[in-house]
Amino acid sequence: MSLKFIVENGVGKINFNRPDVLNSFNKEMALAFQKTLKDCRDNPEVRAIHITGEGRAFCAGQDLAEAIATDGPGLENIVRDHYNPIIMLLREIEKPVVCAVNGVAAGAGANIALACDIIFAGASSSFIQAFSKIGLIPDSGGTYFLPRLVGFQKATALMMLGDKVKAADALAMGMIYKVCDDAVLLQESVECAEKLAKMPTKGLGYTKRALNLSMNNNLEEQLKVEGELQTTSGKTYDYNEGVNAFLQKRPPVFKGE
Ligand code: T3D
Repeated sequence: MSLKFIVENGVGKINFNRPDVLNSFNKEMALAFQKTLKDCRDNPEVRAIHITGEGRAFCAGQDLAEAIATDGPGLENIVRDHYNPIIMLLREIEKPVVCAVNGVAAGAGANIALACDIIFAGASSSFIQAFSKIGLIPDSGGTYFLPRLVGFQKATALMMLGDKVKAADALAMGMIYKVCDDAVLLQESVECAEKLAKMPTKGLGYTKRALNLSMNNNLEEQLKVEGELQTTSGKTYDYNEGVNAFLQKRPPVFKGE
């Protein structure tokens, strides 16, 4: 099985599971990941998603043996049919996606991490835009997310040079949310996902939608989006619960509705 998946405490927990090849993606793993993300999207019991890798790596990107195999899926199909749907799902699922980078994240593996909502990284982990070293261009949304996260100049250099960026440097340049000791990475990132799973899921989903739209909107368009989504949020069960709990001085019990 190229992926491990369980639902626990409201969190869909996905582990890449090809540790012998540093969890690099072959067709089977890419399609299994897409299916599991869709299951998470459609299952109301899943109110947050947590993604990490088995073994010593998060993900080393495309399985290069498959990429050059004469009977393999072929480069243009790999990008179109494997990675592009994964990145769209990660951004379009209106539930928080937490990622725990537990070792190297290279190529598409790095950019899948960057498409997640909240990125934790182990202190010994690293991020590599490995594409330039083999004559490819960054895919899986890398040219979209990285310049927006760290700035155009830094993104250009990282993508052209293929530097190995240590977790602490990734944090300093705004690429990720938090660095944890390796020993507590899983515990801290899962705790974060489980906390998010108890929060107002619809409100978090609309927040994600607004952030997605902010990538391309001007201020006027974005203010309109905020107004519309705030009105929609105000009609949710969880908004009513949140306000009543505050006024009654009790902890809220959100249902994700
Ligand atoms: O069709 C297309 O290709 C389009 C799609 C492109 C998307 C992409 O992601 S392109 C970028 C692909 N990824 C890479 O170029 C990274 C390749 N890997 C590495 O550079 C290094 O493995 C790392 C820097 C990630 C880690 O280095 P290190 O020294 O810690 O580990 P290692 O010894 O290189 O790797 C351990 C094993 O995993 C090794 O196998 P072995 O010798 O024990 O049998 C190695 O071959 C295997 N492995 C690592 N990455 C890949 C891989 N096998 C297949 N594909 C990989 N990407």
